[in-house]
Amino acid sequence: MKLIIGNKNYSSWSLRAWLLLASFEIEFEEVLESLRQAGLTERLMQYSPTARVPVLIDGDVTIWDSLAIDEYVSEKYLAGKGWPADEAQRAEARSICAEMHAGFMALRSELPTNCRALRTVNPSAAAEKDIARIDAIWSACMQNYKGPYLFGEFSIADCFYAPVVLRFKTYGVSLSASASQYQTFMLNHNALTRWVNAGKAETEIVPEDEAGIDIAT
Ligand SMILES: N[C@@H](CCC(=O)N[C@@H](CS)C(=O)NCC(=O)O)C(=O)O
Repeated sequence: MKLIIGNKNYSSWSLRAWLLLASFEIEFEEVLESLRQAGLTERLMQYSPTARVPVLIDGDVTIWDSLAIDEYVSEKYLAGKGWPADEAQRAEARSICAEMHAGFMALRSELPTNCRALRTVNPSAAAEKDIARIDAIWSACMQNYKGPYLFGEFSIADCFYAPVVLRFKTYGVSLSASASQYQTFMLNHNALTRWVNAGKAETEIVPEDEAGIDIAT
């Protein structure tokens, strides 16, 4: 099984698929395609007509969307354990993943994933609203399911919010106590740490994904 991903420093959508496979120690080959513009569409179209990553290729099956990939992996390799066991929690987990999949546009564009950077930005009102909503989601989950992951045990919901855990660190976003507790826990998660360290080791710069002003260290 092969997972096509973008640069680990920048590719938040790739992380959602990679983190599920890596956390559950499912064997896969990783193929990293640079997200630098030169020939990008043509390069990515080798794998999927959408010219986007991630793409999972499992024998004859090709899946070209992070949520579809996680659903497939959960069904085929985890006997459904990618989602919470409880039906109501599963529905809630799917709802917050759908919210992340289809929304938070201001946050995405103003605070792009950039693992190795430490920056300041001035979020717009729309981005502040996105941040507050994510804080509320994490806090409610921590309160209702008592951590350490959003639904107690690791699930696809954590894969979907992991890129935001990283963005909030890059841009020093202040969070409520319980949201911050979740963020700190995830920043020490074994597979996520491996992704971040690999991202930090990359040297390629994708100018479109650089935002904010460096914090002097
Ligand atoms: N709906 C897709 C979106 C994936 C996506 O936008 N990926 C970005 C990289 S993080 C990409 O491939 N960009 C290439 C481009 O914009 O040309 C998913 O969830 O997998």
